[in-house]
Amino acid sequence: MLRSGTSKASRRNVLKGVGMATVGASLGASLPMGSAAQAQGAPAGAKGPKLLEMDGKAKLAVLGDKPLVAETQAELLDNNVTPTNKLFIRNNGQVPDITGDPKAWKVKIDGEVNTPMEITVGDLMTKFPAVTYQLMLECGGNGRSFFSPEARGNQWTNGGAGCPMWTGVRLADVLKAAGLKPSAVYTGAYGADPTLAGETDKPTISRGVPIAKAMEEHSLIAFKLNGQDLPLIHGAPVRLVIPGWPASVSTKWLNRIWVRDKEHDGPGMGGFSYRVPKTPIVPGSKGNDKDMAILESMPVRSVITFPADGTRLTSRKLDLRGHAWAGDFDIKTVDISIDYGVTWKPAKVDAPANKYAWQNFSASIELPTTGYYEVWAKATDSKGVTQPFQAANWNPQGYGANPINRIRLLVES
Ligand SMILES: Nc1nc2c(c(=O)[nH]1)N[C@H]1C(S)=C(S)[C@@H](COP(=O)(O)O)O[C@H]1N2
Ligand SMILES: [Mo]
Repeated sequence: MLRSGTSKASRRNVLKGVGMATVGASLGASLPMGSAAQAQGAPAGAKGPKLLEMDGKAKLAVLGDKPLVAETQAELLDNNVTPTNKLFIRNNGQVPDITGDPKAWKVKIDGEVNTPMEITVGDLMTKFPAVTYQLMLECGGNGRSFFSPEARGNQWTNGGAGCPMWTGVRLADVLKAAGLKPSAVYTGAYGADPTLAGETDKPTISRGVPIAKAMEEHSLIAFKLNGQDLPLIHGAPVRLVIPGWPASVSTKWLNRIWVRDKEHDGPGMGGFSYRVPKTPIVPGSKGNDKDMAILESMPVRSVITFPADGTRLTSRKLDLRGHAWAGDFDIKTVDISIDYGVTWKPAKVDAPANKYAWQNFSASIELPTTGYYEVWAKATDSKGVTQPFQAANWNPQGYGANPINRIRLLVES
């Protein structure tokens, strides 16, 4: 049955659908139209999100405790290179207890290879050239909270993403050393994290990518984040970083790559997981798991990181900035509107530091009067695909929501 858009819940969700709110930690609460949390559809009186308390991490917004999931508030994404303390966290199970010499940690490479092997982190570091790139890590569910009706899963706004510096070896070099057989078509990666129930004999999540993606020069087995040893919470001693695709393929605590002769079928590869309908479905409906395709490249997205949503300005001159990215593709343009999408002006867009790094944008705007404004940002990728006004292509587990980004401002002088 098609739902009418006139229920109270749907009206609340119209605000949510357009991405009005970021998080309660912003100054939004001081604006007269209510808190950012309320604009997101939370009941009146609700406080902002719980903030993360963890050594080495900023006060990220906690979306879930078990497993731990925390996103980066838009204004904390302001740095050009995401600092380690501000990188979002997404666990599906528990954090493994890893002791001993990290260099002795082994990664098994088996399946469709000529020479199955177990390679230590020490050997990875000495036998293969190390490379450093600034690479996007973005959860497949980033933007999920903008779907209406609500889709299953962590209610990310735009902060299930970050773009730090990663150092590691190319996955391609390691796969070549093992020797890919002609039958090799897909990877299946495993990590050491116990399931939520504490089981260590079955994988928490095990995803993979077609061999062509694994062989790209930016697909890494990483051991450093921003020049330091990878922290445990982000996958120490080694993890995959496969940029541009849902970060669920960037396996943390990596201990095995099983090279497959068919599409990998580990937990997280079937049903509605990381898959989107081939044919658009009615929002809120059950969907058909036989008519789904794996989500590969992440969609185009922009996030205004300065000023924060809800800022009170004391001048009509606004210098704004943010980042935009588009999975496997580059950003062509970012356009800014201060009149609800009636007119748009191009922002300045910088080149990426390297392929798969986000692109900074900035704009100087003279707001015509004092008072209330919304500033909207809309990115367009190199294929000409742009962000929709509302989250589109609803799917049961809520992937790919990338509506135009919006902040609210009050100009007071
Ligand atoms: N072993 C393992 N790897 C994993 C996960 C996990 O639960 N276990 N979560 C994945 C998901 S869904 C995401 S979004 C990213 C998050 O990486 P981060 O916590 O370092 O930000 O790790 C991916 N790699
Ligand atoms: Mo994720």
